This record gives sequence, C-alpha cells and structure tokens, in this order.
Amino acid sequence: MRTQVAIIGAGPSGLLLGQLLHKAGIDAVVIERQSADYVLGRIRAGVLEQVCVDMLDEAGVGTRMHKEGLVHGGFEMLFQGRRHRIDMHALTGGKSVMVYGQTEVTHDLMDARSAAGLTTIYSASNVSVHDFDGPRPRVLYQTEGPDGPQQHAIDCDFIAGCDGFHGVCRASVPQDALTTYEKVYPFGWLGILADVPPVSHELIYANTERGFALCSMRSETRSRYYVQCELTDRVEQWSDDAFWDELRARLDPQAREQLVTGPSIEKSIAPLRSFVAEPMRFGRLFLAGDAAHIVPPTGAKGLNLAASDVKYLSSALIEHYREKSDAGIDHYSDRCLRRVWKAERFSWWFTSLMHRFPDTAGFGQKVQEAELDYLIHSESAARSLAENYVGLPLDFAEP
Ligand code: RFL
Ligand code: PHB
Repeated sequence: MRTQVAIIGAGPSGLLLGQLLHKAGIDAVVIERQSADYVLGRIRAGVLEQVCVDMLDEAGVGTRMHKEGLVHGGFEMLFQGRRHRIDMHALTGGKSVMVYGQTEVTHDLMDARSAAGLTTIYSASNVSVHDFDGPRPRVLYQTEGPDGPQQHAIDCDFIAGCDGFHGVCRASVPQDALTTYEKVYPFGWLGILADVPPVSHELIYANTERGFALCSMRSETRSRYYVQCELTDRVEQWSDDAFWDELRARLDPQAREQLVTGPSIEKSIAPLRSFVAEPMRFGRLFLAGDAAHIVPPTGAKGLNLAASDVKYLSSALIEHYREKSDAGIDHYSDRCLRRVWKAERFSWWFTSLMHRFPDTAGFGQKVQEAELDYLIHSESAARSLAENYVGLPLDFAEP
C-alpha cells in the first residue's frame, strides 16, 4: 500500500490529523494497535480549550459538540472549607472552555472518518516504523488473517507518531538523538464516572487536608469525580461507597449536601507524570500528543496540547504539499515545544498548588494557603491562572 502520510495511533491526535489532512486533499492511513471499541472505552479528558474547539470545527466534526457540550466561563477553587470562583470569562476578555469528553471527540472523529470512506486499520500488531531518515519511510504491521498473521507494508512520504506515551514511534528514534525530561509525582488520581447530576454546574478543584479532589462532568446527567490517592492503591480496594465517602469528606458543607451518588460506570487510577521528549521531529517522522509529552491532568492540558501539535503538523504538511515549502516542517518541533513547555509549567504549578505531598506539612502547607489566598485576592494572579486555563494562543511566529 502507498499513502502520503502514515499516521500511527487512532487516539484524538491521529484521528484529528487524519481529518484535517483529508480536508486539505492529502491522503493518509491510520494504523491502530487496538480495536475501535477499546479506544472508545478509555475515559480520559473532559475540558477543551477554544483552540481545540476551533480545530474540531475546522475538521468538520463540531456539530454534536456544540449541541451537547457545556460552555463554562468559570470554575471554583475550594480550600480551607470555602469555595471561590475564578471568573475566566471576565478575566480573559470573554473566553471560555467547552466541557465535552474525549470519548465523544474520538467518536465524532471516527464517524467522520468512516463516513468519508477513509482507511483505518484497527487491531494492527507488531507495528514498526522504518527509513524515516531518508526520502521513503515505511511502516510494517501485521493483521490476523484466516490462515494466521499477515504481514503488510505501507510506503509513505511522512510518518506521524500519534501513538501515545507507550507507542512505538518515540521508541524507534535513536536514543542518542533524544533528550527526555521527566517528573513523577508521589500520588495518583482515582476517577469515577457515574450517571448522576453534577454536584455544581461548574468544575470544583479542591485542596483539602485529606488530599486533592476534583468535581467534573460529562453532561448535566453524567459526572466525573476524582480524588488524590496513594500510588500503591488498587482500584479493587475502592468500593463505590468508599469513593463517595472520601469525596464527600473533601467537599464544603453545601456541596456535601448536594452531592448525588450512584453506581460507577467506570473507575480507574491514573498515575501523574510530567514528561517531554525533545525534539519532536526526526527526518520524516513527527511525534505528536502523548507520544512526545505528558502533563499531570490538573488543568486539563493533555488533550489540548495534542490538538495544538496537530495544528502545527497539519499546517506544515499542507504547506509542504501545496506550496512546496518545508518551512513549517523545519519549525514544527520548536513551535510545538514552546507551547508544550508553557503547558508543562502550568500543569506542574497547578498540581503542586492543589495536592498534598509527603512534605506538605508545616511550611509547604502554609505556602499553599498563602498562594491560594493570593490567587483569589489578586486580580493579576487570578488572570494568569484563567489565561492559562482557557489556553494560550497558537503562535506561528518563527521560533
Ligand atoms: P492516546 O490517546 O494515548 O492515543 C494513542 C493511540 O495510539 C495507539 N497505539 C498504537 N497504535 C499502533 N501501534 C502502536 N505500537 C501503538 N501504541 C499505541 C493507542 O492504542 C492509542 O489509541 O494519545 P493522543 O492521541 O496523543 O491523545 C492524548 C490524550 O489522550 C491525552 O493527552 C489525555 O487523555 C491525557 N489525559 C487527560 N488529559 C486531560 O486533559 N484530562 C484528563 O482528565 C485526562 N485523563 C489522561 C487521563 C491520560 C491517561 N493515560 C494516558 C493513561 C487519564 C489517563 C488514564
Ligand atoms: C475531567 O473531566 O476528566 C477533567 C477535568 C478537568 C481536569 C482534569 C480532568 O483538570
């Protein structure tokens, strides 16, 4: 098989890239290790920045998001038992975020891809990427045929590594060509999804003596809640009742009273990590999204960063084919990394502010309290938080 761009991974990065390239008349094949149902079963991000919303519109998949998504102009910070609202809308000159789950985004992108008759290979095994340092890169993979495994090859102009943190693309780069930066946090998030109305109409980020908690949602009838947990905790140890009790204990009296509980539809523990691999381009191989960087979920930047990488990458590839210019390709890595590091900084800062660390006793706790107090009493501090939360603008200036 031959295509212009071979995209490894059918997560939001790979599918969005495929859609934007298709709109521009560029041929791409998506190769995914898992089945479509498996990809849709992963419950992840829930908050989209305007940049991401605009891209989904540009890709022609925004209709359901605008109908079912919830536009939020603020969120609440809970500490020392009281809630304080960050009015993002007022602080950023009218900006907001869209609450719409990653599962739904992925669903919409998959539907658009199959409606357009585009090729996606699911359940591909032993995917490997070759010759991306020369003019003719190649992707090899296997599928299960009636007589056993079948070997396939795709010749292409470019490979987009959209295969997440554990993917094959970053691992295929010569390790001396790569610099990685990493920070692992000493706790995880236990998350629950339940068909109960959200406790409040906006998100609540809580810093409490018992640890961090987050009240989020997927719709007016479906809630997503998280509590900070030990890295050694196993999800089987947490009954639904134990989760609800712990969440309730981390809320303010009014929210505690308003909390509606019910059986969980999904429950999982995610470790928290900051990670960046530099650079994000190696010849004709590009890394995008979680394949190149991870942020802790405080601040909801993971999916949004994946979308901005895809914006820079799709623009670069369109420029290459339409204008015969490789300027966008040459600037891809630097453009992405400037935005990535700002989101890394923000996610690390917000995580540090809101969680209980092993050493958050005494001095650490007093500093957290002072910073939270500063945030709600200083308009400039609140504006800085709001500006980062709604998302920094895309910057196409030469790095
Ligand atoms: P994804 O979504 O991981 O998709 C990568 C896809 O590549 C496939 N793949 C391969 N395909 C072919 N060959 C191989 N060798 C392959 N190896 C892997 C995978 O099966 C998968 O389908 O990366 P992408 O597209 O870059 O999207 C990034 C976002 O998914 C991610 O940033 C966010 O979901 C991060 N994240 C969260 N972000 C938020 O903003 N808010 C959250 O609440 C939030 N929760 C989470 C998260 C990430 C988690 N992970 C990675 C474990 C919760 C979890 C548990
Ligand atoms: C979510 O709804 O899953 C969510 C929302 C905000 C975050 C992280 C996760 O900061």
